[in-house]
Amino acid sequence: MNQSTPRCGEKHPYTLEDLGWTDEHEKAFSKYAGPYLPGRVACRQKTVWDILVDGGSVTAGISGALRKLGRFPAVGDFVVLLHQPEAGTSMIVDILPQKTRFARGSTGRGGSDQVIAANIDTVFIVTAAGHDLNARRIERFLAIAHASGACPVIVINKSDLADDPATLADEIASASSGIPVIPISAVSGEGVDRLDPYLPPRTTIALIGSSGVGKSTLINRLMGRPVQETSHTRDYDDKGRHTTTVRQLFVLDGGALMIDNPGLREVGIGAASAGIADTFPEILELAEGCRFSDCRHEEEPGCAVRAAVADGTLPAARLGSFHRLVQELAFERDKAEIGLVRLEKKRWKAIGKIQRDIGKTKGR
Ligand SMILES: Nc1nc2c(ncn2[C@@H]2O[C@H](COP(=O)(O)OP(=O)(O)OP(=O)(O)O)[C@@H](O)[C@H]2O)c(=O)[nH]1
Ligand SMILES: [Mg+2]
Repeated sequence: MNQSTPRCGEKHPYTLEDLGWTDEHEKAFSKYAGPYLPGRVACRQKTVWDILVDGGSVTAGISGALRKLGRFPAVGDFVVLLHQPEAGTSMIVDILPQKTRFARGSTGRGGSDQVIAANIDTVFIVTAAGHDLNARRIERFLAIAHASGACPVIVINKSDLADDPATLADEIASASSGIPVIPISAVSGEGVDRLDPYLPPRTTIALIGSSGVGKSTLINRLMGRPVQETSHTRDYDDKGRHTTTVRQLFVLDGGALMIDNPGLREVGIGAASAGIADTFPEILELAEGCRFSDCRHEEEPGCAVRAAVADGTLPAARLGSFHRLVQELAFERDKAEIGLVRLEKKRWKAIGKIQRDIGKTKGR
């Protein structure tokens, strides 16, 4: 656990409520009686989790039952701990229902979604002036942010490097569609106070974005001290340097809870079907005017969306992004289904083998 987060066994001044605990959590926890403790996951290190509990913190593993079910707590999850003070150990035995679940579709083989953080109120999509400032990249982040149920805010960092900071937001205006866009400089502090309305006590904010955009530098600025390691800009290439390697929750002085994340290399769209509609609201609105209700806005006659591109009301790049994300989603769904078919085939093969073995036994 980082030096600024209370270490295992260390005391801290935060109550469960300060950590975001609500009546719903209380209700969900009420079925537990006995040596059980509620807590919130602050950090995961491979097979152990650092948990903030009322006034202190513990390090715990998870029960065999959770492991068998493949239920691994994410940073931000509220969990139930079986506390065994006599043995000096704690074990996570349950994960309380998640208010929001921030996941990215796996871009690799397998296609399963990866939970980045849980119970997030607001997502700061952090980008930086320069090559990272890209409307298409922001659309992808927005789709997964919308799908999570959390409210997205776009933060353009390193405004000090821009020739004209006043026009930074315009560069991504086509992608932001009504989402707040806040240019800041985490290094100079310029504009950082404009984030205050999104940082009320007990709300949870997750920082996401590519490596090197300055997420950890922003955490350090908001904490008022260097709690996270950052790397010198010249160490970064286009793929970033990936200085932060574990997700971690911090309690800001003002009482907001902020999760720093490692830079995201690729953002799969697998988890974002629900988020695509919110990312392209103007396309969904235009689609109301299409002749066919299942219009794909490709070659169908009477397509109001393509008409808007033709008359210049809708940027062609915007429709291009929409098509790309929808196609990617369809591909990931197919992949998931093909995976199921393979699984089925494997099962039938196994059943066949068992039946053959049974046949052999009968013949003896
Ligand atoms: N000029 C300028 N540089 C900044 C600003 N914010 C961060 N940097 C620099 O950008 C580099 C990367 O910053 P980090 O905070 O480590 O970036 P990160 O997003 O946490 O990166 P990962 O942990 O790899 O995901 C460092 O050299 C910072 O000093 C800023 O507002 N202006
Ligand atoms: Mg970092």
